[in-house]
Amino acid sequence: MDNVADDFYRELPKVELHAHLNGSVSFQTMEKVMKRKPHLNIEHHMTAIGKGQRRSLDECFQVFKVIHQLVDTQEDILMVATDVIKEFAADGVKYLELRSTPREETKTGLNKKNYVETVIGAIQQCKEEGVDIDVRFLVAIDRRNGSEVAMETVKLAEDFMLSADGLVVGLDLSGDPTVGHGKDLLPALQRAKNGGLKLSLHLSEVASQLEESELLLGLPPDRIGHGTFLHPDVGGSQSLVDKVTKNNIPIELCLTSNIKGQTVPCYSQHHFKYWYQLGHPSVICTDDKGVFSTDLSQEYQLAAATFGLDQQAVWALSKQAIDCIFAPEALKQQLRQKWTELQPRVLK
Ligand code: 6MZ
Repeated sequence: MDNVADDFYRELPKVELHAHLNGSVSFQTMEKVMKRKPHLNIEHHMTAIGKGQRRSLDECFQVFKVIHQLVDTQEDILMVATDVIKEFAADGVKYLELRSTPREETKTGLNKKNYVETVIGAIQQCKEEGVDIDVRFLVAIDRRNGSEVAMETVKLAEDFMLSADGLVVGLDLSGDPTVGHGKDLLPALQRAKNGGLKLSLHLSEVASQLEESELLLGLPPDRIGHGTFLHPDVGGSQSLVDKVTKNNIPIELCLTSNIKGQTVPCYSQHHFKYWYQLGHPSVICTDDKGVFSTDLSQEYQLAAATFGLDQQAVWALSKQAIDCIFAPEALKQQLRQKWTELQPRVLK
């Protein structure tokens, strides 16, 4: 991580709704995984993008391939998942929705089912250890893998939604946005929605995806990841914006990720401004805190510094994120209570 946020932002209770497990692995955890596999000759500059550095989005996806080479056993998944959860908790995150794409590695015995079981095991282990954070899991579909795999993933998610004590709450659609087309994945996403899984879909992360975004917004999803090119000032359309606002679909906004991945030219031009000024539910998230060398406190501080938010506004922003979580109303109430209790200490 490049910087440390000021006390206010670290003490601020926070909700993280957009965190890809393998993109969230810290330098320290990466060090441990690398030691387990010295023969791979993977170094830190291959798994994270440091301060002031930028890569094309395509290069970011190469980074994930390297991380997947390193994190390829159940032991690895358990270690990275528990470390990631504890790091979010240490950063003041009180509720986390972690997402990850189930993977198969024949040579290590990893399969999609035991992958999900292992992540769930990590969540349960952290709970048993008394880590101060509530965690839920979103099963991810990598769009590059096509419609059949998407449907299998939905079935897997459905099974776990019923069997994992309410820990699996939804489905994520992610992966390289330039590969594949959302229309092929519609039947799987529709099935997931009908079956009660909440949907968080990466939409318009790159330009010129109006048709796909229109189609996917028709579902409609329960949250949107990025939505960078939805609004008309950047080549999107008013009709897309109207669909998002009419259905009040919260947007997960990841500032540093979009700058380092070069889909947004600079912080001041980040689309957070557009949606926040509309009064639309906008949730600050990290995306991949390991790959982009950041944490959620820093992302809040960056948003505040860039867009001139005072502490009251930052508090309201973090509290509003509770409305957007996929866990049931009872947990939302508990979190609101927690915010109320912490307010006098944090918001001085
Ligand atoms: C789209 C992304 C992403 O699933 O192995 N992922 N998908 N856009 C992004 N913006 C930078 N960042 C991460 O975590 C890594 C996977 O998450 C998705 C990609 O599918 C990546 O392979 P898991 O835990």
